[in-house]
Amino acid sequence: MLTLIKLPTAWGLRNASAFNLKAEALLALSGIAFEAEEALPNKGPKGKLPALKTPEGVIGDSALIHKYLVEKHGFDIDAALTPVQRADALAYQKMAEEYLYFIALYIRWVVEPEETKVFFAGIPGVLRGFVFGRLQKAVKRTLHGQGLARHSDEEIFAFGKEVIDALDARIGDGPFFFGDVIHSVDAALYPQIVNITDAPYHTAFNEYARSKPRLIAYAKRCDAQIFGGQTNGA
Ligand SMILES: N[C@@H](CCC(=O)N[C@@H](CS)C(=O)NCC(=O)O)C(=O)O
Repeated sequence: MLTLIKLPTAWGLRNASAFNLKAEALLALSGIAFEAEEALPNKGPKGKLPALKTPEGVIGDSALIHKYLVEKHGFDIDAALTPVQRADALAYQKMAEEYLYFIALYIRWVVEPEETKVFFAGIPGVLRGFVFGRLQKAVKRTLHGQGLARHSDEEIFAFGKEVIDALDARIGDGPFFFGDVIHSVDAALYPQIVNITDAPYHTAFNEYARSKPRLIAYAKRCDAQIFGGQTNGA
């Protein structure tokens, strides 16, 4: 049996972490039976989650989990895509995962860190502040190294709005990224969208994303198609 190791959720969301939701969505789409276990990122083999326990070992990283499902279990909902469609999907996916994600991360840890503390509720009182502070410092260092945190909030939100506009324009009324049929790119994109629209952050950027009815409808459609309307399921 496969076991998905994922972050504890919060705020009544199915999964409060974009990459964890992506892995859960890919597993659900694959139809392969799996169990879920909640943990903090240090339990992942690379210090991040999601991770997947398999008979061959523990795999860290949602992209490698996807690759494992394709190679070991024959899961390939993208089989019919052309090379140009694959290139298109990869570009949008990476824009969301390697750019938009960091804007959401900046908001979580730098702009509105109080909301983020909910993830540490399981840690005893004395330790909680210490662990949170240490992680916040590490995230700030990462965001400075990556370059994003060198900009003002207004500049960062403007970068984010460009991505939201691009996703809104590209997906339109969908229903999915490539029309009528769901693909892995949808399982990767919609978690990055709900990460911004459904988590309780209040910046002008989050509000801007929430003002996009087509994107909101797309995310809801993906979730319903993948999880069949189950609420907060594992
Ligand atoms: N590229 C990784 C990203 C995973 C990731 O960033 N996970 C976050 C939670 S959404 C995490 O574990 N962060 C903890 C840390 O960076 O220390 C993937 O696709 O799985």
